[in-house]
Amino acid sequence: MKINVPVILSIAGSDCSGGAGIQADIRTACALKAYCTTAVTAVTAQNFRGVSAVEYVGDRMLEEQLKAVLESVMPDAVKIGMIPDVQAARIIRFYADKYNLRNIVFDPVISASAGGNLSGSREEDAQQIAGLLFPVSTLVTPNIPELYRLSPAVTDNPEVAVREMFKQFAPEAVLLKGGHAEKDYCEDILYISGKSEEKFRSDRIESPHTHGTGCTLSTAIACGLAAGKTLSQAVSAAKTLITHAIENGAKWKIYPEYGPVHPMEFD
Ligand code: PXL
Repeated sequence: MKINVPVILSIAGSDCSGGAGIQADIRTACALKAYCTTAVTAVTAQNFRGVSAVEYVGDRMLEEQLKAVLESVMPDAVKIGMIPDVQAARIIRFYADKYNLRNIVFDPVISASAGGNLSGSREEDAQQIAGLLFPVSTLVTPNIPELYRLSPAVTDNPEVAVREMFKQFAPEAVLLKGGHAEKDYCEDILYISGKSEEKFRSDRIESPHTHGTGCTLSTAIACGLAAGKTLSQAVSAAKTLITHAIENGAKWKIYPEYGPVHPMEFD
């Protein structure tokens, strides 16, 4: 008997330390029993001390990967992570349109949690990338610094920044991640088309093992959508997963200081 397995496509950077990027995406998809195809956007050299080198794979290689994957298997959902430059965003947008890709979850990565700039190093790049990819995204998952970088509004009010993002770039929904806020809980807010909002709160877990948090969360949401969950259900399940994954990261004896989250072995 054949099993119907949800398929996701991860378009993201490689993290050689194994904690974030495409490596985290594949691990998360496996934990959630989904199949993960990939298109690598960039290769990074990094460890728990920081990022030492980043190289875009190049337009032709990005395009060939997307072509090869999409000609053979249609994903039920797509996770987009690190975008090295505007041309990479143009290529991804072209294939999103051509194949009518749906359930796109875009984690607009700006810097590595280990330190080091990963994408959109110029302010206008971030805006252009948002202009290309947000309109085809079902969900965009910025944290507060990423929100301010990407929103066309010049403001220090997150509500205003989100509203302007909807107005200008029209993503279907925005999940504003509150992990960086200085509160004793961690609250993420899901805004759907600027109309409704839903809050997802969890206890704050103090841990140095948070490498790959954003990648793991966005991939878990993509896996939920691929399996037929609603946006709200997918975010809720992914939030539970990431909370356990941060807690469980401390159990992995891999890196002494700053380690990856551990998304397996929980239900
Ligand atoms: O978590 C953000 C992220 C995304 N993509 C790659 C990364 C990181 C953080 O380290 O290395 C490739």
